[in-house]
Amino acid sequence: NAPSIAVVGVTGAVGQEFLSVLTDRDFPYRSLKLLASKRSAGKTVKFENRNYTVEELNEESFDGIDIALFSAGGSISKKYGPVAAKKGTIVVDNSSAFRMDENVPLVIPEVNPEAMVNLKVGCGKGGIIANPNCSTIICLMAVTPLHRRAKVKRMVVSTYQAASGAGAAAMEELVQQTREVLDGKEPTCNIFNQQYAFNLFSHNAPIQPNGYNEEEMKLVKETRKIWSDMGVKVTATCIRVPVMRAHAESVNLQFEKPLDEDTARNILKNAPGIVVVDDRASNRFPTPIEVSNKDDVAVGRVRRDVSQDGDYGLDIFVCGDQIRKGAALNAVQIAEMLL
Ligand code: A2P
Ligand code: 11C
Repeated sequence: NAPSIAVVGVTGAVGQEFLSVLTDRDFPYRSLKLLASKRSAGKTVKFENRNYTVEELNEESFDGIDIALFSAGGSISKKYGPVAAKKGTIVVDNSSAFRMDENVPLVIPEVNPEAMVNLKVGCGKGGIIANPNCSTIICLMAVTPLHRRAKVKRMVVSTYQAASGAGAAAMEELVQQTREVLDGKEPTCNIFNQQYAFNLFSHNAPIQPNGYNEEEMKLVKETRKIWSDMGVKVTATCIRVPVMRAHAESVNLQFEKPLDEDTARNILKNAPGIVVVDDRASNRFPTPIEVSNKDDVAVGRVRRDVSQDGDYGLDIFVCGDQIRKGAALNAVQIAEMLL
């Protein structure tokens, strides 16, 4: 019996992608409810040859819903996630609201599917499963296969993050600012408080007392939870770059066991959801443009870290579509595991 599904935040960048991914993966459903704010209520959305009317999210929205895919921001998740779960709905939440809750699984299906035990559609109870932050998903998709072989001791991540991570309005702002700058006008700064086009800046997430921003600390804390390894050392610097929808990350790794670069490349070639783009002869490596709208995470620049002894250190460069594997695809894969 196919599940009844609700999409919360359907008018947003990730919400729209939920619909594309459901179609692309031929996800079975017996009914679909599209939810957003009051602003969007009444709008028509065409999906799989049917017209749906967007409804305003409220406490009754989840009656009879088996699976709800949430991407309407943390405060909406905090308010309505538990309401839905109480009604027997299994919530797959793309926000950061519940990721660190010890009763909520934080799942990348290729990495830690075992964290999902107990939750299934039809099991008679609702619940919440969290989708990790996009930078964490994209990083761990590439690093976990290496970690399984040689155990990561320390990981240093530097990100180059796209506009999409800040939502549809940020993507529009990048386009608008680019036009304005080319026309010699002052760029309009509504979403970010500084010029974005032809610039880059430290990630807009709030800075914490330790000097890291929240996005950086998500990489630290979520990696530990997903790997169930409280001892792994992670540090990160997160930067927003004027790219539309795919994040890039430079990752430096230190291992407990030796792992040479050829073995690492072979492990990555055989890893699910990964494509290796590592053509030194023609200087072709992963780019955000080439992974945009794609499911796979691309990895390249696989090389021994010359600053470390022997084969205990590697550098890699990773790119992944932020809206797809970084958000909607990962959530729909989680939903598939619930069936
Ligand atoms: P709306 O378009 O009606 O404002 P993005 O992450 O791309 O910015 O998208 C945010 C999503 O969250 C949109 O679908 C937006 O709907 C939705 N949203 C924002 N506030 C609410 C709310 N109060 N109730 C339900 N959905 C909301
Ligand atoms: C970004 N990762 O690229 C952020 C946005 O915890 O889900 C998503 C924040 C989150 O800006």
